[in-house]
Amino acid sequence: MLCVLLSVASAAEPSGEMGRCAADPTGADPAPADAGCGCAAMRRDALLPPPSPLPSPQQSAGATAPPPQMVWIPAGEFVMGHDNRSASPSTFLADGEGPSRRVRLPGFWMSATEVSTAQWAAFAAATGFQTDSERFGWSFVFEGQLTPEADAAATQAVQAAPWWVAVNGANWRRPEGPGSDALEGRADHPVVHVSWTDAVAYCRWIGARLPTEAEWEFAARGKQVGGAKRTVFPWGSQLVPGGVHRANVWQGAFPAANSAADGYKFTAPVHAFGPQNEHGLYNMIGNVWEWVSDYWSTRHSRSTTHNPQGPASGTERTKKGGSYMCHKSYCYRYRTVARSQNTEDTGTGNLGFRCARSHEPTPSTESKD
Ligand SMILES: [Ca+2]
Repeated sequence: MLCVLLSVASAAEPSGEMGRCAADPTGADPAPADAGCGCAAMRRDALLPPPSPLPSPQQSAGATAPPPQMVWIPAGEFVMGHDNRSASPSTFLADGEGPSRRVRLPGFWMSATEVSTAQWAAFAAATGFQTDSERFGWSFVFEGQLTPEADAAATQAVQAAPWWVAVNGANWRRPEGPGSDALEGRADHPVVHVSWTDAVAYCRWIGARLPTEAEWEFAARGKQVGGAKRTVFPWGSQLVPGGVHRANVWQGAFPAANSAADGYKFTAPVHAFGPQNEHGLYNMIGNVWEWVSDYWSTRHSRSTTHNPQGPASGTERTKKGGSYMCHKSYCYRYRTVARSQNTEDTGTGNLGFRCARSHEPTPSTESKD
């Protein structure tokens, strides 16, 4: 029997809680009160022994080639965040989308795609790295994706968002729990059930790092960021321009009806939909949320900053881009300026990442990954 998870947790049992995630009153579909959205702050309450040391970066010959599957984002200045609270009334204040502030960034490399399950599998095989979800023994799975085995064994759901189920055995390899296998038929989909700490370990292994929130938002904007020209999405201000889907989000009344009009009910391949902007970046918006390096804060200075790294400390980490579970009616967060957060050890079926890397490579300072 599935029971609703309250705030009580123990070290041995799957646990979690879901933060507020209000509906957008401008959305077309009604949303349950305090619906959550597949994007708010769930967390584990158990304690784990310290993880093993992070794997060392790969060492290989070659000095001048750019990192594979990364694109160069030239240095620039842009306006981060926004001031138009009427554009996102339910999230503007709650998520700290504003105020707008000018940010200058040096150039950097950005992964063209989210990290795929195949890429993660290579990392895990080479290093033996254990994700937090593997060490905890469970992770959060959307109820609509449970395997029969996982559904039968499920014991706890999240009170504020009962479509999130804590599933024993769910991890990057078995994203829907026992009986699922991400390497069968969808190895090119984004790896999920990876925590912030896991993502940092992978990026370090390829000689990279997580992008900062500023880098992520700057890259998502595309090349139209120099002036006042700003669009809601990386490709423009229409979600489905000319009837062509550009991102993997939810169509229908969440959580019961998902028409998958964009072609994907859940995750999509990391290269699906084609590049979302002129940089050649795929699925910045939609598909899975993406960890960035910054600690979470909803308070920002209007001052111009150079290469901001986020708060010096905090209890949660920031994520960007929204996921296949997002719909305007309850989670209008698939916008370049939108943001959300989770604790560092959280894993879910709609949360992944991509990596970034500083500096244009030169023969003397860069190595080929
Ligand atoms: Ca979809």
